[in-house]
Amino acid sequence: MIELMAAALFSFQEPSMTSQDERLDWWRHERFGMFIHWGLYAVPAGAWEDKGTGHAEWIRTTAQIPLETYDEFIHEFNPVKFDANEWCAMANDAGMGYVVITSKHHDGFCLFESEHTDFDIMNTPFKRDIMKELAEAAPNHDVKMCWYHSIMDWHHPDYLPRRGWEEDRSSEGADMDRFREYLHAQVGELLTNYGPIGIMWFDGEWESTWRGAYGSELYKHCLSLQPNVIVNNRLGARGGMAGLTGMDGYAGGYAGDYATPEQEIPDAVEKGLDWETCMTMNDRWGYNAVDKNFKSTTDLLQKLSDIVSKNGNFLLNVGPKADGTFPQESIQRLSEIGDWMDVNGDAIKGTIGSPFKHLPWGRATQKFNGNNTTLYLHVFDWPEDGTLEVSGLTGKVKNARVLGVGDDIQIEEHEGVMVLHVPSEKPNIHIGVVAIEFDGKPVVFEEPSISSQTTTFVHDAEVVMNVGSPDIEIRYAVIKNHNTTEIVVPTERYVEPIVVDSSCTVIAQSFYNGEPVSSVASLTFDRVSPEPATKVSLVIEGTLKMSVYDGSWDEMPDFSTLKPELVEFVGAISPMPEAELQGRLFEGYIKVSEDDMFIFALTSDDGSRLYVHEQLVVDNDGLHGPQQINGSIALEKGWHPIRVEWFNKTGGATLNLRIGNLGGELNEVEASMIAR
Ligand code: FHN
Repeated sequence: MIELMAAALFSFQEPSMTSQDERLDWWRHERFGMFIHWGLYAVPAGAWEDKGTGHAEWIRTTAQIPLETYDEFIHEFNPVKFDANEWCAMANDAGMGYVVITSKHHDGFCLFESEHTDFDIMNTPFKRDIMKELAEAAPNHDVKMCWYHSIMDWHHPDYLPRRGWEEDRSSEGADMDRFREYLHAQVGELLTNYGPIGIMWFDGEWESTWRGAYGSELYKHCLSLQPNVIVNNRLGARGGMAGLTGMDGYAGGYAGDYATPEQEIPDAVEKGLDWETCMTMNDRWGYNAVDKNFKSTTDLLQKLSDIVSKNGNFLLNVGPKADGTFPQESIQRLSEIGDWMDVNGDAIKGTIGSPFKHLPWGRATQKFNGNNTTLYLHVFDWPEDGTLEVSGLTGKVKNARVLGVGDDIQIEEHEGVMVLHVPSEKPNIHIGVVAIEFDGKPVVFEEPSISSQTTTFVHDAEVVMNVGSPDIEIRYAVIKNHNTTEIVVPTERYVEPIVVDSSCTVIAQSFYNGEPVSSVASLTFDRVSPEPATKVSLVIEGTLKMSVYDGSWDEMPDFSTLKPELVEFVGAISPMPEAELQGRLFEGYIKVSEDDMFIFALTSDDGSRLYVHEQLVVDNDGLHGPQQINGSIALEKGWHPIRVEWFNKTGGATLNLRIGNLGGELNEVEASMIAR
């Protein structure tokens, strides 16, 4: 019966999704949201018996509290001071456009009324559906209601694995298929009973019993219930705390609508990637009575500015107390952030990232309105002499002003430097914002980027040059003699990607109104001879030798020192699902059909390495979620010796190798291409 039910539950229609851009539009505009971690763990507030006071939402695990003891908190959770309108008002007043609250964290306790469990808010003295009250209040305060929902569940009898320290809690009869039905059913309640929901923010996806394929199922389930809902990337492996799973997914898996770096802000993010950093105000997500290490309001605002200048969103956390109130330190910071946003919110809401690669004194964002552009300069270090210099900026300035301060400011330009004469007094203690209105777009003088799939090739390589401002002209030159000492001036106008077919150095420079306005970028290319094919006779095509090793590693072991548990011949480079505490070594040959530079894409969870002719072509070692790393090598038509090493500690097991010609598609390594 269960199988039939499971099949029925998971055999949904492909959802009629609105496009991802349509679904993400409001979220990209808002840029700033409130995260709320709240549940039974607020009762102990981080302290437990002789286990110290440093715990928080993980306390059942970090303090090793037995299930039946932890369940007793349900009789103490009575947040009589909870006021949904007050919470939503604080979020809105702080300039936050959405609220993501833990409907269920890893402890399994549900803050909402669920017909699928008694471990919910209705069985506490409070007996009110928190999600219902928040969902009703949110629209009245212009915030989107969003649910955080943990896959990992330390309470449900069917969830596996048990906690390592729970020796006396049997996993007898536990059934993850049945748990996934429970998970789908509760997500159904959350997306059916509470009106339009902005985001399903999943978490707890990293354990061994969860698969990317389950994430795909749940993603489609969410969209089949609410076609406009956004789903983060934590239904599949997020690529660790960096959270920057490539949005094209990974071999055999799921990626979601946006990436979720946690407690960190990426240095740089690939163009077009949607992402959101989630961060605590102090050191913990859930309430901890003694954690007073709160970040300053200035620090939090400068993090917001940094994130938005990189086209990201900021999800800032509050851990409410068991009585239903926010910690005073959080209330104070939200209020101060709101005061700043009241004056400077235009520099955050509805903006896109900076046109500059770097600004020494702060950040920048920009907003397009028709043919005009507003450039917002977020000045962390305000010039005491009232002279703010912006190197490499020009354009048709209509006006400029300091947000929150009266009159327009004067601007001069000297040799590519825009000098803004601002009041010597910083307009607020956090970040002073200067808004410059341009007719058209600002023109930023920056060195062009020169890029190519690889800088070595057998036949030729395509070279792409790019610069942020459309008003900048790129001029380039191709220097064939690497060692020339003559001064070469880039004179060729860049219109579209160029092709180089001999060893050379490409140089490029930005020009504006016919004048050079940047330093000269350069990239050197080498035409190489392909690795000679190996003369092999009597190869057995279609299979590789696979050796399987048992062991627990944090990085790739030296398989030559180990004895395999199993040796067999296989037609594909892949692990068995659920292969944990295991290493695999694939040895044999790969055949390529022509001389060329070949790109290899190696995806694995956990670590992997690819050797061709004993050269390390891809190093994807380490403990991580499914992660793809590419490498390249020039190969002659014919057979070449390859070796693929892989290990998985615990959690999802992924291994996938794809190959493609330089500039071509990446395709699975087919059996017809391998031999031993
Ligand atoms: O384990 C959780 C943690 O408690 C918290 O919820 C964070 C917030 O994103 N997510 C997980 C850790 O990555």
